[in-house]
Amino acid sequence: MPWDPLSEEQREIRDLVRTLTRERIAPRAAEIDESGDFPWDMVELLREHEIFGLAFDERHGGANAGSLMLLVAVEEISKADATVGLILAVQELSSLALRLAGTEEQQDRFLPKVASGEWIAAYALTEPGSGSDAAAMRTEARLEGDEYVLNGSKRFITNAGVAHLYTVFAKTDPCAGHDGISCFVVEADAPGFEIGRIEPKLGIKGSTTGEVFLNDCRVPAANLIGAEGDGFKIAMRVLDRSRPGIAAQALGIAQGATDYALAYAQTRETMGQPIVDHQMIAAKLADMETKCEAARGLLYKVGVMIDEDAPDLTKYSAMAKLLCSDVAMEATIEAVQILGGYGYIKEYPVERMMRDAKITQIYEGTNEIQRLVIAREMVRENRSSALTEVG
Ligand code: COS
Repeated sequence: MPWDPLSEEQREIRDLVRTLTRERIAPRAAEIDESGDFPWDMVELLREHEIFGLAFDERHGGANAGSLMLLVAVEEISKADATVGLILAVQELSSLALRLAGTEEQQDRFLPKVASGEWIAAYALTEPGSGSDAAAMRTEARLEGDEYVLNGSKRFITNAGVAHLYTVFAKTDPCAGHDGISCFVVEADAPGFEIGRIEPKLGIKGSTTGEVFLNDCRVPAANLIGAEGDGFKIAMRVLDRSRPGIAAQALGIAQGATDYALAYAQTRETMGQPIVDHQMIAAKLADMETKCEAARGLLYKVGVMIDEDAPDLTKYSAMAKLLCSDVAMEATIEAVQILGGYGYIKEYPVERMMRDAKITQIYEGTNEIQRLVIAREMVRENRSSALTEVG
């Protein structure tokens, strides 16, 4: 049994998720990719086994099992199906603003439905003209009586059209830059809330990615999360805690591809021996395994940091997202190579894994943004070199 930092109870939950993944999720993975339909049966499975509530407080119907546990669950599921892993990760992303900055009344109103999975949630930050530069958003919200009226559009929104609750960012003061952004809960049936095009994509095909239009969309003033102007910082604090979820999805894909390639290499023979006995194949597998394990070390450390409310989370969260997603891309490309021609056809899962891996280097902040965040934090640390004089 490999070493890990999990408690006995956490291992039991991991075993349950592993069993569900092997018996119920893996058999659906190719179909979900092929049809591109949102897998409501998988949502039902996660609901039934109370997986959505793993990291939520007991007060909101959760298991209070912590962020590390959630990351492990996303990783395990994503070994077989990155779309289903994403559904779990995005439920976390989309409820974090409420959990970090919502009032008790707001939390009690919304979180139990999200923790149980009765409601699917979405996070609407990105716009057609503002992705990496989140503060450049143009969606506006103005207070009219006891309602906010939102106007604008959002793009690349995961769970668009299937979510019941959207965490939406909009400018309440368009002249105030970062400090003019506010955060709202918008329910899918709010007047003026519309879903636009659902994008056809390279991978994670069962997950919806779509446009959201806010045309004089009215929400109760009580749906403002935090104070007016708190939105940008809330968005960043959320991403510090949600990027590890994407890292976990990426690591799951990487390990899933590595495990599949290993099993294949042990049975496939060329030149009179299993290809795993050819040194060039063995070296690829050894590198894939080593990179997965290194990525896991960083990811689990970040899980513990979130659970312990550690400072400098920003840097470590960005590092975990960067490393795990780059490892996912490298490992899946190598897995396809190890399977050769079989790696390139749909009968085998590694081409799907390679397509699914790509998005993990892009969403929740491109890896270029992660590098920028990491380097900024390094400069802020103001540390000294072991060599006393530099330059
Ligand atoms: N936690 C808390 N506060 C934060 C923060 C964090 N992680 N990061 C920044 N802030 C604060 C800063 O301290 C600053 O506060 P003051 O104005 O009080 O000094 C304010 O927010 C503005 O920060 P900064 O100047 O760093 O903002 P930038 O516009 O330069 O943007 C990046 C920073 C690029 C990091 C941000 O826009 C980003 O993360 N972009 C990617 C967005 C993304 O991931 N989108 C994916 C889609 S959402 S799933």
